[in-house]
Amino acid sequence: MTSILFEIKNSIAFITLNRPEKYNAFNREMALLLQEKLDECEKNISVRCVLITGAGKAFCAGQDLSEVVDPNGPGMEKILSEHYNPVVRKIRNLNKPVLSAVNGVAAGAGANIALCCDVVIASGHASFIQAFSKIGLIPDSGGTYFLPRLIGFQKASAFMMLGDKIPAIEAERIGLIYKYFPEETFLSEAEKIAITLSQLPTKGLAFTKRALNKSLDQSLEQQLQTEDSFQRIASATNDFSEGVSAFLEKRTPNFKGD
Ligand code: LHQ
Repeated sequence: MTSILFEIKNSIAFITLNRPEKYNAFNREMALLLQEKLDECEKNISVRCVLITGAGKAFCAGQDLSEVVDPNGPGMEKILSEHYNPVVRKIRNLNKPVLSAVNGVAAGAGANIALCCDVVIASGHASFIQAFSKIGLIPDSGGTYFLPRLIGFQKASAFMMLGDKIPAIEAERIGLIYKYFPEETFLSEAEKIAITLSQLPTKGLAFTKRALNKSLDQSLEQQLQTEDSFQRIASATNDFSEGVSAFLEKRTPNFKGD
């Protein structure tokens, strides 16, 4: 059984973390395969949105802790540098929107990988846990970077130290995620959002993402310059011409992602 399921349908790449009996905890194979699939999404021009979800009850329980104590395992020194850090970089640098559809519990690196995506939605029975403190680790996979920026320093600090379980409804309320949906409608809502993202001007979204990445540590002056240079590129795309024509002709635009 492969630890990552991958399917491209109607310009959407569906990536499913697939170790359900381990709550989709990451082992080396799954982390490397995920990187491979993210690369494929970047290269394949037919892909205009990536959706990441988990098989079974959980989204992802973070690192497979049995691998950490396995003498034949990758060893601590490789886990961040070869597994999680490249995954977070690939998601943030992918020139296409990445939607995480958090179907169940997301813990440790599993939570922080979900939270670094461009749009994060969760099912009503999902939850987010900064599980690291409970086993003597520090939050990784970008958690110490994104969480204080998403929900403020105090809440980030307390969640990281206490390792609270944050239910999806609370995650939406405090701005940790975009939206939660009741379990019955979660899948259809996730697909609807993925379809919308896949039909928007892909290059415009890619530059929006790059500008947001830069906003996390640039001054206003630098950010205004970034917007200026990216807007010139966006305004030279076919999708911009199509968007303006469609508006003036009072019709639905047909964006092709170029
Ligand atoms: C698991 C796991 C798991 C293996 C559930 N591993 N089997 C970076 C640097 C280097 C090293 C370490 O890691 C990292 C990054 C990290 O991600 S550190 C954080 C690692 N993750 C955790 O500490 C979370 C551990 N899991 C849990 O706390 C719970 O399982 C959660 C809260 C996720 C779910 O709780 P429950 O709903 O009560 O489910 P459960 O505990 O019964 O788990 C279900 C099954 O999944 C169970 O297997 P079993 O055969 O007994 O049914 C668990 O053993 C397995 N599982 N997480 N991380």
